[in-house]
Amino acid sequence: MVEHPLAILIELENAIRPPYNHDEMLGMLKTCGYQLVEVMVQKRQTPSARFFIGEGKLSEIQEKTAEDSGQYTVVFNHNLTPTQIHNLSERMKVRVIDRKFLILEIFELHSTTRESKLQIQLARLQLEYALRKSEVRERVKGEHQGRDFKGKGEGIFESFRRDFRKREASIREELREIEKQRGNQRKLRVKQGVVSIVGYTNAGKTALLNILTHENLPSRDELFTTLTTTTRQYDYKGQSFLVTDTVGFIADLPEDLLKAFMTTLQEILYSQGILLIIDVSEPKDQVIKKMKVSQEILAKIGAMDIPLLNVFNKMDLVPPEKLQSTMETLQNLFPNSVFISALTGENLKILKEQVLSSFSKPREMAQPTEQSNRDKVKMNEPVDVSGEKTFHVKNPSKN
Ligand SMILES: Nc1nc2c(ncn2[C@@H]2O[C@H](COP(=O)(O)OP(=O)(O)OP(=O)(O)O)[C@@H](O)[C@H]2O)c(=O)[nH]1
Ligand SMILES: [Mg+2]
Repeated sequence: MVEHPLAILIELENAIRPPYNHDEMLGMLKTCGYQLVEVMVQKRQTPSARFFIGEGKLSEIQEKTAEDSGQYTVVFNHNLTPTQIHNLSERMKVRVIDRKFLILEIFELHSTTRESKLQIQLARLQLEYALRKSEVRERVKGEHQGRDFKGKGEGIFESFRRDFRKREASIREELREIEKQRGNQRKLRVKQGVVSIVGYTNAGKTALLNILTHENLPSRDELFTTLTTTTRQYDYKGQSFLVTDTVGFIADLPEDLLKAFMTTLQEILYSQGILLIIDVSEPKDQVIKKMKVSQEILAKIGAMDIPLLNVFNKMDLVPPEKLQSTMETLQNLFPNSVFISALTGENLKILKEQVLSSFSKPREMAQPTEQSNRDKVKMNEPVDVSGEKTFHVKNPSKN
């Protein structure tokens, strides 16, 4: 990745879906160490099926990168199809990545545990597989124009496919082992009562865990600093909880990447309470969008029945004259909310009282079935987006 430090960012205006978040993309490029040299905006109602962008923009990029194409990475603030990525890099002779590959780079950069490294390897393997498949298809199509190329294409692809399946199976096997060990630790934790800190990436989840449990885990102004769950003991007024920090959420996360982290995220299902952290210092539309993304991901995991408290963090960054009205608006939209600063400790006592009154009562949970959660999230199967739980939670306490 760092072999290609110069980035040209491409954004499509009027893109139908998903709408890009420019600032978030700048944050991602910075996190990955890219030096942004140019932002090119393509005005187009719908993306081109072959190249995503039009001929004019293609030539413009080619002109820019012609002198030293090896130095550049062209980054799309969208998710492209494997064929589009292949066509673009063939045509422009530069490295081309889209939003999901950039997120993957951040994951690779920040992963520290064996489990997160394996999960990321699995996601990369799948994305590279799709890319390679379309590359072979396009190449064979070019060589055999107008003729039936199916048989030949499959021949070229077969050994790659075999290799892919072998590597996939071996990663999955190792992940299953890790998960077995985690299952044993989890049984002990569930008895004590777990409160999970969840929410959009960079919202301040780790900062909250740190201040609650006097920890010093990495908390930085970067996306996806945390890629693994960490649990620490937290005591308040004679009551002990275990507080778990989790992997952050992001908008428009492709299913491949979501699936890679599904088992880690599904740890949330074992909690008796959820603290949903939202950065309140951002513009209101962003606050609401990130809240919606977080709720959608919690629904995908199947965690909507777990008692939840909305924690609007970074209140110290809201200008004092706006604070009251911001709080009132958000309280009306999202009842059951607390406003805090994990940095200054403001309102922390209110949060602690709320945790005590809302989450003290243990939820009665059934144990997951023998089949592990990861087994249910097969790589080529769609993730269940119906919000159904992967295991049954009996009589969740609703207080
Ligand atoms: N001003 C201010 N900054 C905060 C507050 N809480 C967290 N931050 C800062 O926000 C940034 C992100 O905090 P993290 O704790 O890493 O956020 P996170 O949700 O764990 O992020 P990921 O692990 O990357 O998903 C860091 O620079 C923190 O110092 C707060 O209440 N006020
Ligand atoms: Mg974190």
